Amino acid sequence: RLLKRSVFFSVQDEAVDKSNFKNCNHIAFYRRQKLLHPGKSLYQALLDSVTLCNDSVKLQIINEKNKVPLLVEIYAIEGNIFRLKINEVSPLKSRYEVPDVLIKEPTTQRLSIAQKEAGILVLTCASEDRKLHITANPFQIELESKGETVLSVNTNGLLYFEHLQPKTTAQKKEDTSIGSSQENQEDLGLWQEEFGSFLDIKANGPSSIGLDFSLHGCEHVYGIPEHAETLLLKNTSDDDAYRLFNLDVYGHKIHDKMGIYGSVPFLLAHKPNRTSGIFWLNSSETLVEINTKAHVPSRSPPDITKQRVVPQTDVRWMSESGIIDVFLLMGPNPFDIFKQYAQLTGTQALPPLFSLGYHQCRWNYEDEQDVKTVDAGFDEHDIPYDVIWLDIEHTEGKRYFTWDKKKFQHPKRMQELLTRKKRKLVVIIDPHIKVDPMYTLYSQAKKKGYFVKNRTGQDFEGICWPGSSSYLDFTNPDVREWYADQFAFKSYKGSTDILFVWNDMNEPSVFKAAELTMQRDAVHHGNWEHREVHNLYGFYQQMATAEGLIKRSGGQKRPFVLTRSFFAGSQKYGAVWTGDNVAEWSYLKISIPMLLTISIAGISFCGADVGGFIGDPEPELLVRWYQAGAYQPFFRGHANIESKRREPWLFGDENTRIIREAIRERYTLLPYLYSLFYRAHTTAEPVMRPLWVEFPKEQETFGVEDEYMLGNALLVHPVIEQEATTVNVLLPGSDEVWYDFRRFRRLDYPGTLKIPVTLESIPVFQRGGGVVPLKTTVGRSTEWMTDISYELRVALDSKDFAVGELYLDDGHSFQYLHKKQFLHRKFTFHKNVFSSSCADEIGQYHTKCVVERVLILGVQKQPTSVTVSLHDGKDKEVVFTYDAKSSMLTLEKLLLNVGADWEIHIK
Ligand code: NBV
Repeated sequence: RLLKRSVFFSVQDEAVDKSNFKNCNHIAFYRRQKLLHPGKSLYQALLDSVTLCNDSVKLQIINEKNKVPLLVEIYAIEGNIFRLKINEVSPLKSRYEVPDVLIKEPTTQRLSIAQKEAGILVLTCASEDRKLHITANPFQIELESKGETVLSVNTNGLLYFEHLQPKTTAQKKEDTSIGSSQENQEDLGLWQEEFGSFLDIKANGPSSIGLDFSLHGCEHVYGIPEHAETLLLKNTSDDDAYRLFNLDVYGHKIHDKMGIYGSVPFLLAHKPNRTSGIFWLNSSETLVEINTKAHVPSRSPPDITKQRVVPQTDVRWMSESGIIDVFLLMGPNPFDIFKQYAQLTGTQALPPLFSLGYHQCRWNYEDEQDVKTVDAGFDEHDIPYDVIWLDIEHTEGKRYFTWDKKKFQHPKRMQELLTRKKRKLVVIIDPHIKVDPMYTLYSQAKKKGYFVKNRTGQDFEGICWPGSSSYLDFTNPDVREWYADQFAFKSYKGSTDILFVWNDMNEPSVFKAAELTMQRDAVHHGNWEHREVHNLYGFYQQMATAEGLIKRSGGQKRPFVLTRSFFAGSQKYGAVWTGDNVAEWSYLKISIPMLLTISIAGISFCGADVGGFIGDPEPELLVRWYQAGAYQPFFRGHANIESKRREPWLFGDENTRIIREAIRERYTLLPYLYSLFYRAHTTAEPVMRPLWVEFPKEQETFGVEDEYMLGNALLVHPVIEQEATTVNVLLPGSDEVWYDFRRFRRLDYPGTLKIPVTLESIPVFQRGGGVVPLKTTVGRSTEWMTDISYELRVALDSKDFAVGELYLDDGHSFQYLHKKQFLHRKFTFHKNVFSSSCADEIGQYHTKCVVERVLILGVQKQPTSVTVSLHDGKDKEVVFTYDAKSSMLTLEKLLLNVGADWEIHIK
């Protein structure tokens, strides 16, 4: 029934066999680029060729050895961004430029020439105080903002560009920088490349590109997911480069720079007074080298004793093909960077509320009875959950969009049961399609020519779960449209409007193939080789799936699509997870930096399999993982087919109770979380964020990855050590006040505190100055909770001030967008008055829901009276209690409409 995994993976049970995957030295374009050493660049700018256009400045540069000219285009983009494009002046054929990732053609600003003499060209941008210094020989660019050199380009002379050549000429040609003997040419993989027994034929020959950047004053760089690595990017001088190449790596190793399921070629650099970013828009295999060093700036005084040594991080990007198209984001602060990046690639889609609840998954829930029993189990154990998931075994022989006739005879009936419970179903839909003429999806796609082709023009066939399979070519807009239509209720038999989708194996994963993925010489729509689009494949499948779900609802409902593979911009289509992790403590630990890295690369809706996919977690690990997951954006328990059952109630009463508490805590937190997602959606603020983002001047936060901020008000430090009795928590900021989120006590001194923990503790701290909206209790799923009242948790800062917000809408439609049906409220505590006001007049949404309770932390003395004044001018006494020990004031039985304006006066 199940294709045996060992047939495809030469793995021991739980660890990846790295010999299935390349390291850098296996990669021919890397070996070729590494023949170019740091030094004086071979490129010179031809300043006579400079032309000033409306939207850009264009000039040519020339390689002094091969004399091939390249066209450089420089754009100043609104919002403190520069774009640099480098392509051949007249390539033999067009080179791939990534489509569909930028949400629109960026709005440019005029550049003017401020100076052009003695081999120097200075460009200024009219509306902002920023400049570009271009040096002709060697060709270099320096970017300056407000008098400060932020970043420079090609300082190490590593600009590299393999121009396309006809095979015969190239082979004959003796290029001195690249070896010339036949043997050497093969080593360099110019026209073909081997990996194990697999051969990649390069129809267009070598087409690699590369460039280096220096980030001045920076020793902290982040981003470029996805790797099972630390938050802070490491120096790569003694190690492999960070690889961006989407791969299915079952049980991927920890602390490794190999490419796993997703790639976002976006790097952030931070120093106390500035954050900047490099977005390298290229979807072919990409390698990134990082080298942080002490540097003496060129404008330092010659006297050695007076010279300043500052850190500098050099970043070298290398891609297999395409063009150089890079966006340089100038910040200056972390939130500016998030906005700038979102301006290019879009913000996080606003998730339907149910998808922020808890998800119960396993490979597999066997049949309808199993689904029913598990669903009932949650009610029996009084544990809220929103979604049950079905993995590949629910289909008829891994034919997606179908149901196993025996095990899922009545899929609609099963969904009706879930609908009555106000719960949802997610099913898996992979991109490979079983080669079976009797399978309509296959025969239709075959007839329409919708599959990726192999290099000889036949439909590409590879092995995957169903056996021999072809792969839909999602890069083709017609295929995406057709695929989206497959989700229509009339086409997808047995589906209802509570069914949502999970896209797996979309790196794409191909068994018995080089690195378990599609061969690079396969051919896509427009005659582009797979190598050009590889990292975009999953992005496009999720895009088409999300469009399908929107379409089937007549444009009314928000989709939910989880994808394993992703690229820059995937945030627009749904959620991602970190793939096949292992039920070990180290994987729980690494999930935090992995999710933080994905979050700052624009994808807020992310999570890791709770419990660890592979293996069997011991109860303590499972409990700790639930507690960590409850405070992460996407919260799903999942397990491998070979793992023991692990529904939350299978580990004894005590563990069940603690897991229940963690999940309930998640549900009470939903108003805050949903409001954070609204901010991610509208203003590109990551939901889960590294401490340095909130405390950009506090150096001690720059490397912290065992704790993080959830929004700007909560600091979370999950327990990730076995048998922990204490955790060391860094509460940053010398002016900050922090409170224990569940015990309310004020933690007097910021700094590193040793906090005692038991198995029940989830160390969460509320930052003084914030207001966190919560629900006062939980329901069986999010939909049961609509009318449950709110509690507002107000934490005063050192100036007795606090502010926060709440976003609210119907939780599932696009009415918030089209009809402005939403509430956006602002809560302020100032001068002993706590008030609720409208944060956005445009939004209107009727709700009966009330604020029942307000907890104010950090109130210095017992009030004599508390009154509330309502809109109609009437005042009412409020019942309150004051706890002097914890300085907490509790206001209860308030019944204030959450959408109304009111003020609470404390005297
Ligand atoms: O579809 C089965 C699994 C799935 O449960 C898991 O979450 C994915 O990451 N899938 C991978 C394929 C099989 C992996 C061995």
